[in-house]
Amino acid sequence: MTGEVSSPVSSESSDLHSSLSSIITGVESPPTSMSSSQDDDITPFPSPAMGALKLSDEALAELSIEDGLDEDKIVSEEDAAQAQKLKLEANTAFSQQHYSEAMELFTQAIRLNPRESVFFGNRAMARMKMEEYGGAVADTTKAIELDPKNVKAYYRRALSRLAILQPMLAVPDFRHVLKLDPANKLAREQLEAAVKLIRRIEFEKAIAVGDSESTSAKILRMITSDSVPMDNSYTGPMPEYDSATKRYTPTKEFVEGMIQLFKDGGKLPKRICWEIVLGCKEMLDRENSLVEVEIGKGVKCDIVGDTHGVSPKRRFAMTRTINAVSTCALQQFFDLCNLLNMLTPPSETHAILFNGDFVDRGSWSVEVALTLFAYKWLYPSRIFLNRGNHETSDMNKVYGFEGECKAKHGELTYKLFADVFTALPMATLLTASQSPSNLKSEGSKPAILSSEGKKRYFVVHGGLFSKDGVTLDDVKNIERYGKQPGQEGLMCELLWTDPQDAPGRGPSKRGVGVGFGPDVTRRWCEANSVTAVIRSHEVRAEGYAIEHDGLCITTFSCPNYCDSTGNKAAYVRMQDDGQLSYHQFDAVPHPPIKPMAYSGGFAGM
Ligand SMILES: [Mn+2]
Repeated sequence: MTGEVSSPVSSESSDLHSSLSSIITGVESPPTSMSSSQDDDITPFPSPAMGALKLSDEALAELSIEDGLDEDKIVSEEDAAQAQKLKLEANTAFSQQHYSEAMELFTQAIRLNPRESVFFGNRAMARMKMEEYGGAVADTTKAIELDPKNVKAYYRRALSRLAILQPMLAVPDFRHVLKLDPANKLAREQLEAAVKLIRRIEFEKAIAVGDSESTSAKILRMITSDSVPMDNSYTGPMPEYDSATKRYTPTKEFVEGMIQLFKDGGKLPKRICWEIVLGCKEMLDRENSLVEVEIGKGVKCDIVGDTHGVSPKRRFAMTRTINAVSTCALQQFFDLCNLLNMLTPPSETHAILFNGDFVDRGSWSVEVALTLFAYKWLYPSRIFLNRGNHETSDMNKVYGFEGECKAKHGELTYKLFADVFTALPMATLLTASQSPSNLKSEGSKPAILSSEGKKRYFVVHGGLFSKDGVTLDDVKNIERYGKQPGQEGLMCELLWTDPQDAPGRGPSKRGVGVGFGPDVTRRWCEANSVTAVIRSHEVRAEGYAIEHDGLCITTFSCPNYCDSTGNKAAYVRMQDDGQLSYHQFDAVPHPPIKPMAYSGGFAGM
């Protein structure tokens, strides 16, 4: 025994994990009572999961009002016929996975005939594919208003609410589906799973009270008191052991050997995992919630966006067979390895900033997280890690990391990760050490410079704030330890917001508090002497996008994120004078590999 004091996991809670994951990742089967003449559904709906926290009723109301929509329009027969034609075209686009095209066509159909419930219900489905769960809730709400018997609309609204972690609101919708369609087995199962999830969240809240010692402190105490023996059967790569301190230190050989071990389907002993996570934490403890880094002369820094990401199609396969799990989910880790190879390893002249969302959405999140944490442990002043909205307990509970981590290394290891996720900084300010060779910005106006005349970039996973006036010091002073981002406030906004094209602020399409417009970004950059905001969190077709007149740059590093888009991935490279360049890449094939042997735990991930 390794001294782990895991609480017994009841079969109910593991069932719950698998059934809930299957809700989030699963196939939507149409309610049984749908007649085929009313059929508007095209393909099964794999609901990818990434979400939001809260959408107020006012925000919802605002979302449902759209430009150019005249709800009192007199619909001529000709309009109605044309709208039907557009709907068919939209359905075809949807079935070919051209979701934004489908959405546009449904929108055109809605403008011609704003009183057809099915058009809103179908547009909601396209929105869900694009992770616009907030918009999907608004559309299904409208569909229900137009046709209170639209079973699919209730069903989709429930799934959207689950995807944005609102099981409480999903329950009445599932109940409604069952009222209209009592034989719907899937809706019944999902209702039960949602109810169980709510109970489990309440239970965990209740037992969390009074837990004064953090898991990292507890594990450190166990290690230093010799109660965590090494697994003697393990013969793989090891960090260096110091018998005086009874602790390990990382070496380059160890980290590289570990990556090869993972590629070969091997597994680290728990003790070594713990050393990596604790080692990383010790490095993070030296950093503020806003990490300030000067890019020294001759140094370049690569900014890498979301690294998690397994396509929904691959996720389908996961629920079918173990073999499919390993070959499909492995993509995630191979994409990371490919990326690391491309970037060239960190060195005295090369820094890398990983901008959050390391975990979830795959079965190799543990390996991805251990790799990045080991690098941080090894090269604390060359590797930087920002927290993403997936480095949070509520997301990990629903989107796979908690289950995966417990299956591979036990409950306590998961708790350690969850604890150390709260040590991750919220943002990083990268400042050029050299004066700019080029005074241009990425947009039309001259670059905004620091008071010393240098270019500098605010790198954060989500984006800017729901109000003006937030300073860099406000970010730096965030007390992050032990904290989850919650549903509002700076932490939540840094991890969750998205830019929008329209000026000002608006409800986010994904269902989070806000979208921030180009004027918001300009005011903030000027007030804080920041050259641009570099953020991730959203897929972009080219892997990166320069928006808000060059002041808001998105970089997303999961190639082919949802088979839907076939997007490229990219990272941004910053030179010592603040010059940026953009580097795109595609998904790589990976070799076939023997599945890792687990005693269950994968079926539902
Ligand atoms: Mn994200």
